[in-house]
Amino acid sequence: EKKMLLAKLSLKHGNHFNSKSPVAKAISSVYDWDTFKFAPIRESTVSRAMTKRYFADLDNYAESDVVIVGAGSAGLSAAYVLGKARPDLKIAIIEANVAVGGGCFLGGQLFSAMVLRKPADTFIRELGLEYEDEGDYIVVKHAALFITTLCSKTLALPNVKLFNATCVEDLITRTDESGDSRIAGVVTNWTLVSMHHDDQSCMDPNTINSKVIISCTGHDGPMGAFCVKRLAELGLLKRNHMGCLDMNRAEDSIVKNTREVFPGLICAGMELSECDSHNRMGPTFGAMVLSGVKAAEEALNVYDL
Ligand code: AHZ
Repeated sequence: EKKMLLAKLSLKHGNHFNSKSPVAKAISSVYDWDTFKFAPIRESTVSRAMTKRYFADLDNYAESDVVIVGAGSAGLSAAYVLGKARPDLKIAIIEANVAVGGGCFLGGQLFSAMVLRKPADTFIRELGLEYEDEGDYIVVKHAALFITTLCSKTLALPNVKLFNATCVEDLITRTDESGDSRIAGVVTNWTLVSMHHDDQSCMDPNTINSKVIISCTGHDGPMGAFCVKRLAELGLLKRNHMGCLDMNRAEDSIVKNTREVFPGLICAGMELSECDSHNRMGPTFGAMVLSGVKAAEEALNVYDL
């Protein structure tokens, strides 16, 4: 079949077509660069192709089953596991940055490789990534390979939507008859709007309701630990501060303590250190991945109640 296609193209395009091109072979596709032309398009068609989908998604995900705040290694791991395990759930990921990954595009101090302590190797095999086995730990050759693979596998799931360049600015709360409150969703704004609240007149936010929130906004920093800090500000949660670096203590305690920290709000990854004072672990990512996995399980416990 391929031979016939090549012959046909040769006839159509004369001698310009090079069927022996290693590039054409590599992508199982052939182009004749002399007669090459894209299919026609009108500019408004491109705009409509994007906007109609974006607004349909905003409409659809305004009522989500689970919202995940932060698309770093913990948030994306939670989204992947949850989205794969429960195709019936609508999962919205809200990421303040344009790009996903948080602190995970490089291994540490701008070095590229990513270190994960065992038993997080199981998750890396699940993603189908190659790694070097160093005994107690494994190494993926580039952290960007890990996070982009995780992201693409997560976003390929039909029940997961990423709203990037979108900031969670507040939480939605509900109070039941006994006066107890729980988290019932998030308040969002485009990040560029959030950054201009001081110099532009009021630009009200948008909302997403959901039964469970998984907050993975990382440790305190310019944007980190958002949900923990917001609840602490209101006296609904005690805020502690991240402890100093201790890889051995940090990774176990983050995973073990990944839990519902306030009704309806599960906290995972390094945001948890601002809640419980866990040590930081530096550039070893096994706990982020497995905290995400545990957060997915905790979310289902809350959701299925
Ligand atoms: O942009 C943030 C990042 O991508 C996003 N984020 C923060 N505030 C947000 C908000 N709304 C929406 N209000 C928000 N998104 O959350 C993401 C957090 O990713 P991260 O990589 O910083 O956190 P993580 O817990 O997934 O991974 C932590 C990685 C670290 S830090 C560390 C150390 O300091 O020792 N060690 C490791 C492994």
